[in-house]
Amino acid sequence: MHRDGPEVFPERYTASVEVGERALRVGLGGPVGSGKTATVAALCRALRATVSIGVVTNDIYTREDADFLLREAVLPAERIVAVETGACPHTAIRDDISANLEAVEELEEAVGPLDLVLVESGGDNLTATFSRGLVDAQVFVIDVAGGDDIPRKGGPGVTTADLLVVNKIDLAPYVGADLERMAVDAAAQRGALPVLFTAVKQPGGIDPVAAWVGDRLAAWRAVRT
Ligand SMILES: Nc1nc2c(ncn2[C@@H]2O[C@H](COP(=O)(O)OP(=O)(O)O)[C@@H](O)[C@H]2O)c(=O)[nH]1
Ligand SMILES: [Mg+2]
Repeated sequence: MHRDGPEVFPERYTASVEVGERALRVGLGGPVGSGKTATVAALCRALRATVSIGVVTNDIYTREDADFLLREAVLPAERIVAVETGACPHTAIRDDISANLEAVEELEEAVGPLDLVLVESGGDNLTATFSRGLVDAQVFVIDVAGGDDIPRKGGPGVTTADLLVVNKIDLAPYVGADLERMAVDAAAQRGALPVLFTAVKQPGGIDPVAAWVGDRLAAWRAVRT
């Protein structure tokens, strides 16, 4: 395999498969209720006709996110796997990633080959980020109703995620969120890293996020050749 691909995919540990020879893994993190599951559902609907997708969800004690995705029938049931993380959801995506790695690899073995695996974090706070050993790219989802000062306050998700999604802009007028200020604050924290303002539950709301994932997939496939 090529080892001189784009810098965006640094060397990393994976249990059994080489980078580029497996599905692109994209992590979705962010506070509870920001719209991570809604984003996963909308991405599946937008991309499933052209991209072979699997989903791994992380909940603390339940499998609620997976059950929601199953009820919504965004993918065939065998493509959706739930990891119950126990006490600390951020630990399962950042420190002891073995349960998630296993879930991703078993999913790929069971239904693969896949193009894309979406891993949703059981979000608990603003600091939860994914290990680079688990995902190749991470999306951090916040929403305008969670407070328009979140981009200014920063934190590793806001500052370092490969993509920051500011969701629920349809609610901005109701909660008095200042989107312009959020954009300025996010740019100050993130420099050149992209930020998308959207409402993933609105018609077409997922499109910019789906386009970003599509670009990452194209880059991933280029490494794979
Ligand atoms: N108004 C509005 N509600 C949304 C949007 N996206 C998600 N929601 C709602 O926000 C709540 C939490 O969404 P969910 O995806 O479960 O959040 P998660 O905890 O981050 O996975 C649900 O009631 C969603 O229907 C959006 O773009 N606009
Ligand atoms: Mg969720």
